[in-house]
Formats: sequence, C-alpha cells, structure tokens
Amino acid sequence: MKNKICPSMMCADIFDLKNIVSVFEKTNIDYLHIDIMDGCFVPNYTLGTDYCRMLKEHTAIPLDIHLMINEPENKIDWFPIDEKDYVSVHCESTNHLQRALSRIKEKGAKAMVALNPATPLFAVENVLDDIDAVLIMTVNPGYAGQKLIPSTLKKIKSAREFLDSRGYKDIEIEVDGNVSFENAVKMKNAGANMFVVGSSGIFKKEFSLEEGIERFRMAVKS
Ligand code: S6P
Ligand code: MG
Repeated sequence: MKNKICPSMMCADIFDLKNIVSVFEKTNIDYLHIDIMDGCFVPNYTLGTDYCRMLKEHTAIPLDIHLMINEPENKIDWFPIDEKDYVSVHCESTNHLQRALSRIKEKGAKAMVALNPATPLFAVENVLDDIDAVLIMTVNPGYAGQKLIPSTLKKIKSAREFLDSRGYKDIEIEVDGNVSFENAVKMKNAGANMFVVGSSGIFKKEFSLEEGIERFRMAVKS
C-alpha cells in the first residue's frame, strides 16, 4: 500500500501558511490533516470549518479532516468535502457511528473511523463495509507534542491482521500522535501507511520543511 504523508496543520505556523502550503504542493504531499476539536470530546479547541474552506479554496491538496467532536453525524455538512478528501470520526464520540460514516459517503468523501488508544479494534467490526481507513491514535487526542503510547504499536499490527483476516486488505491504516522519524518506521513495519506528521516529525526548527519531508520519506521507504 502506498505510503501517504499527512502533515498536521495545527503544527503549522499560521503566520506562514501560504509558504508552508506551497512547499506541500511542490513536494506532492498527499493530504492536509486538519484537527477539529470541540472542547467537549477533547479538552481543546483548534481549527474549524472556515479554516478548511480557506485551505480548500487555496490548494488542490486533499484534506484529511480529523473530527474530535461529539455527535459528528450532525455536523458533516458543515465541512467542504468531496471525493478526494478523507474524514475521520471517533467511534467514542457518537452513538450513531454508521450514520456518521454514511453521511461522509453521501458527500462522496472517504470515511475513516478513529480509535482512541484504549478502544478495542472490534469497535470497527460492524462498519467495515462503510470505511476506507482506520485511524489508530497513538496518543490520547487533544494536543500535539505528546509521547507515543507504546502499546499502540502492537495495536497497529493487530489492526492490519484483523482487517486482512476479514478480507479488507484495501482498508488503510492511519497513525496520529508522535509520528517521529523513528516511531514512523516502527508504525510502518506494524502495518500503517498513512502518517500524520506534526511537531515530532517534519515541523522542527533544526531543519527546513522540505528537508523534513525528504527525511520522513526516506525513513518510511520500504
Ligand atoms: C492530536 C491530534 C494530532 C496532532 C499531531 C501532532 O489530538 O489529533 O493530529 O496534531 O499528533 O503531531 P505530534 O508530532 O506533535 O504528535
Ligand atoms: Mg489528528
């Protein structure tokens, strides 16, 4: 499965956004990962619907919208999404997971279920026909700059085996949280192919964004 790089836009300097997005275009970044938080499902606020709209108007890079909000099924329409985009919903955030996923599909976008570190894999068992990817959170959602929860590496491996054994080899696995160069290699070996890269990956003072992307690509290259 193709490795995909999804920079976490909450880690991008908002005052330098134009340049950053232009680097992403030149380096063929796969998705822009946008964290949407509501202060209820997670204890923070980050980016919002207008931010998504502005990015969508400015660039053709597809969006990877990570909804960390309660009752996402009632809010899918708020986002500017089409068939190129991914939207993930947390199974812990709704009593109506299948409804949320089918609303994403109705808009033509790709649907992903996100799992908190403590949530078992079988939470996705009954929606495998409704999804294109599973997002394994490797930290508890809410903040950038956290440390990897080691047990999540095993969970990525189990997720790949779980999906393959049920005949869903095409369902992708995204990882989010402390995806450093070093951790990304372990995550990739465990079965992940979509990498959310933030402050511990490509956004560092020690090297340029271009260099960070190049180094990341080299790290996860088979
Ligand atoms: C966390 C959020 C993530 C972070 C990303 C930051 O709730 O979903 O997308 O923005 O993990 O990356 P890092 O390298 O600082 O952990
Ligand atoms: Mg995220």
